[in-house]
Amino acid sequence: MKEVGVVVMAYGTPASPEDVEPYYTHIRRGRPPSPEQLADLQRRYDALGGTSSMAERTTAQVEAIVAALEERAPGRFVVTLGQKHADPFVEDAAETLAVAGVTDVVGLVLAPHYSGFSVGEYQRRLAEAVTTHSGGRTVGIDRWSDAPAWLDFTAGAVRGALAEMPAKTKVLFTAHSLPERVLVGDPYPAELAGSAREIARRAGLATWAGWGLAWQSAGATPEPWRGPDVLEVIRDLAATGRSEGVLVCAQGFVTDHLEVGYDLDIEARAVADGVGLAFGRTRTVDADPAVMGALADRVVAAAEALEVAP
Ligand code: FEC
Repeated sequence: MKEVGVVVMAYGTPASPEDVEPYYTHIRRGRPPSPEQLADLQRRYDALGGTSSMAERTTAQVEAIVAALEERAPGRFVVTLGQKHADPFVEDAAETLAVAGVTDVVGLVLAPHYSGFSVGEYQRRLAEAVTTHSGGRTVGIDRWSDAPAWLDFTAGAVRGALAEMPAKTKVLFTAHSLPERVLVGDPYPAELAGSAREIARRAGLATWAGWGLAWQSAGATPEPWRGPDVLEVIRDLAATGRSEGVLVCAQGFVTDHLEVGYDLDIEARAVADGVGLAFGRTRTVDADPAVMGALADRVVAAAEALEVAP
């Protein structure tokens, strides 16, 4: 049977403190940050010890997907990592597969929900690079926030964390904010609301009053970004006087990187402390074998679709 390439795609992180500037420049599509912007980002990485742990965590996720695919179809898949903003880039992964003679490619993004601006960009870059390097075919897995294994994992994480929190704790499901401009006609907000509702149901959070939605990590640009921001929601929650704690479930993220380790564990916790609310944060999925297995199942199904395609 013909080998199928799999490009597992992740955001990428600077490998060392010296790499923060080129990384930030890449995120800004080639425009270098101002000295103030760079210093602010360096300060956030410094708070985590210089770099985030995302690189090792992404590697562990890729290894778990490789193992799950080997179990399901030994020798069939050639898996490689391709990142949005750090080496190896999505384009490098496409080239690696082309050099290995693999022309059918499945793209899997390590982000559960689809937005044209985030997952769509990974998939577009991959399809273009595969065309350039081998002229082969690409099929993208655009979303997996409906995977029962992920919904169950996240519901279990919510239940486990709630057991350590005061009785009157509100659960806030968060994801990365995006500019309003790119959300026109985009499914991202509705997918996030849908998975939050389903996780809440599986976790047994009875009423809307027990949970809500918020956005995080919006960019500091003049254009409007989708809100309400999680920091604002925490302050408002305290102002109601009806809550003793807040538990943040960062459902849009799959690992403990800067946006979780800094924006939630340091920044949001400080705001909660300041307004007298207990703060908790659910664990992220990382390389959980059941969830990585579910992703492998999606890859196998996508490869079958490639096979039957003309
Ligand atoms: O731990 C790490 O080193 C990497 C953390 C990291 C992840 C991540 C995920 C997402 N982002 C998304 C959207 C945007 C948009 C902009 C933007 C900017 C940054 C900056 C840093 C950064 N992001 Fe990120 N993001 C991570 C890190 N992100 C650093 C630049 C400085 C700052 O604003 O903090 C604005 C620029 C642009 O227009 O592109 C928009 C989305 C995700 C979740 C999906 C995914 O993981 O791909 C959406 C992890």
